[in-house]
Amino acid sequence: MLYKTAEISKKHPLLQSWVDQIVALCQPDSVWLCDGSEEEFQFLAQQMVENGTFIRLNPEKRPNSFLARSDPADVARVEERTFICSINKDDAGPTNNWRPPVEMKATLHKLFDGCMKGRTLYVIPFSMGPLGSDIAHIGVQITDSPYVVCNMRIMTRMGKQVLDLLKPDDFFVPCLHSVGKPLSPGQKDVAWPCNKEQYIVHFPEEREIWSFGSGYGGNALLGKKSFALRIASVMGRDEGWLAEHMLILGITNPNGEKKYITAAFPSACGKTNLAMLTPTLPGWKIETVGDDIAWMKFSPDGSLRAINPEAGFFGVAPGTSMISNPNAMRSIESNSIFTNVALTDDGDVWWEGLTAQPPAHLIDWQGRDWTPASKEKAAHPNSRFTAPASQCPVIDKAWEDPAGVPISAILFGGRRSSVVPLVAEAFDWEHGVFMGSSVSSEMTAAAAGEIGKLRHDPFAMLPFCGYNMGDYFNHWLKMGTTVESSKLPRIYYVNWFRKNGEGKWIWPGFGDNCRVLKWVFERVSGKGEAEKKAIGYVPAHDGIDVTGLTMSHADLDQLFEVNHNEWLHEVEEMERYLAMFGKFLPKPIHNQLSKLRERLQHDT
Ligand code: OXD
Ligand code: MN
Repeated sequence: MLYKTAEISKKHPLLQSWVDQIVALCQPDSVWLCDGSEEEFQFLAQQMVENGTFIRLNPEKRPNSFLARSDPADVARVEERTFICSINKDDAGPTNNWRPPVEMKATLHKLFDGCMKGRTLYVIPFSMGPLGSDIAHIGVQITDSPYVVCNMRIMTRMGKQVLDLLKPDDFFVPCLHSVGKPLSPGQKDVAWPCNKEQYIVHFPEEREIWSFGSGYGGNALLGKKSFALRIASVMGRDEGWLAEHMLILGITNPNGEKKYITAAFPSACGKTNLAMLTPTLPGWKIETVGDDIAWMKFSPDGSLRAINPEAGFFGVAPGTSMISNPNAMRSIESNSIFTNVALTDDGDVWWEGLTAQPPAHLIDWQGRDWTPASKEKAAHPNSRFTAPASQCPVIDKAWEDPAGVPISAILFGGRRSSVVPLVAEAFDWEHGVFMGSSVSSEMTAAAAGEIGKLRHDPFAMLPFCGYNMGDYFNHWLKMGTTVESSKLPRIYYVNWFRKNGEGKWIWPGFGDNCRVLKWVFERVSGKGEAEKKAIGYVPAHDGIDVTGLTMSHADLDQLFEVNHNEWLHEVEEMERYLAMFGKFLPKPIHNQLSKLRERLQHDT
C-alpha cells in the first residue's frame, strides 16, 4: 500500500502534482495512498495499539473497537483558531476570523515546512455523499495522523472506489492536515502528537483547507466541518444549493405515510438523539438519514432533496445511554472508535450518563485511576464516538439514495431555558429564514468557551459558515424564490430546554419529542391545529398530543407561553446582534424584525 507514483499520475495528474508539492513541503519519511480497505484499517489500528495511541477494547464486549486519549489540551474544536481567508475581508464577514490569504499562506508554509519529518504522509481520497450522487463532492485529505485515517474511513466513503470515480480533470477539495509534531531521527513519538500552535484555515476562493496542530474532531477530520460546511457553504452559495448543520430524519405515521425533516441545532444540543429517536407515541416511526450535516438541492420537480454527506456518526458520548438513545448505543456496539471516554476494568468504555450508577473503578480519560469519589469527570464532556452509520438499527432505507430524500419541514432550535416556546411555525419562508437567523443557544462543551453562556448561533452555523453570514441569510432568502412557495418546506423553531420556576426542564424531551414531530407532520400534511401568535403559529390547545405524559397544566402553559415583554427584550437583543452585519444584513431580515416588534406591541 505504499505509494506508487504511477498509480496516481496516470489517471490523476492534478492530484499527483498537489501530492508532490505537499511531500516536498512537509518532508515525510514515507507516503501512503489509502485504499480504504479493511486490511488497511486493521494494519493502522494495530500499529496505533503498539505505539499507545489506541487501546483495543475487549473484543467480547466491543469487537473491533478502540479507545484513544487525546492530549488534554486538544479536546474540542478551536473556533478562535479557525480562519476564513477570503480575498476580501468583507466576504468572511464579522462572525469569522480573517487574515489576508497571502499573509496566511506565508504563515502556513513556514509551519508546514518539514512538519511531517519522521512520519508517514497519508493520502485519503474521499467522497462526501453517496458515490456518484450529483449532490456529492470529492475531497482528498493529506494527513500525518493514522488516527485521522481510521476515523475518516468511518466518517466518509474513502479510498480506491473514490479514486476510481475521479476523472483526470475533476475538481477535488484539497484538505491538508498535520498534527504539527515532526520527529527527529530516533525520537520516540507520544500517544497523541499535536502542537500548541493551531490553525484551521479555509481559502474559500481556492476551496482549500489547511489544518495544523490539532488531531481532534472537526479540527482534523477535514471532511466534516471544514469541507462539508465551511467550504461547501461557499460552493452552495455559488452553485445554488445549501450545506447545513442539520440532521435528516424520516418520520412515518401509523398509516404508513412518510415525510422527511431536517433540523439545525448548535453542537451538542441533541441532533444525534433526535435523528434516532424512539417514539413514545404508538405507531409512529423515526428513521435516520444523518445526524449532523445536510446538503440540499432543489430537484427539477421543485422538491428540496437532501443527502447526508457523511457515512458515520461522530457523536457526543456523555449522556448517551440505553434510555436516552438506544439506537446510538446499538450503533456503537462494534467497529467504533471512542475518544476521551473512560475505560472500565473489563476493557469496555464508560461515560457520565451511560449507567445510573458509575462503576466502582475506572481509568479516566486522562489515564488516571477514577472512583465515584473522584472530583473530576471520568469522561471528558466532549468525548466522542465514531461509528458507521450503517450500524444504526433505524438507518433509513434511502440514506444512501444518490437522489437524496425530499424535505417537507426544516426545524431550527437551541438550548433556551426561558422565553422560547416548545414549537412555533413560521408564517412563510421569509419569516422562517428570519427564525433561522435568530437562533441563540446556551453554550456546550463541543467548542472551547464558557459553558451555559447564551450566544447567537444563526442557523446553528456560527462556527461553520464559510462566508459573510449576512450574505448567507440572503442566499437562504434567494433559495426560497427558486420554486413555487407551495413546494417549499415549512420552517419551525423548537426548544426542548425550557425550564420552570424550580429550574427543572418542563419538557421530557428524547422519545417524547416525537409529539412535536407529529404536530409538524400534521401541519405539513395540511392538518394540525394552530393558533396565530406574534412569533408564529403555535399548536392550538390540544394541538400537541400529550397523552400519557404527566405534566401539570401550569407547566404546559409555560411551555407554550409567549411573553410579549420577554420577546420585546429578545427583539432588542436580536437587533443589537444583527447590527454587526451592517449593509450585508438583507432588508427582508430587518423588516421581519420590525414586523415582529409591531406584532408584539399590538397583538394580545
Ligand atoms: C460536531 C460539532 O462535532 O458540531 O458535530 O461540534
Ligand atoms: Mn455538529
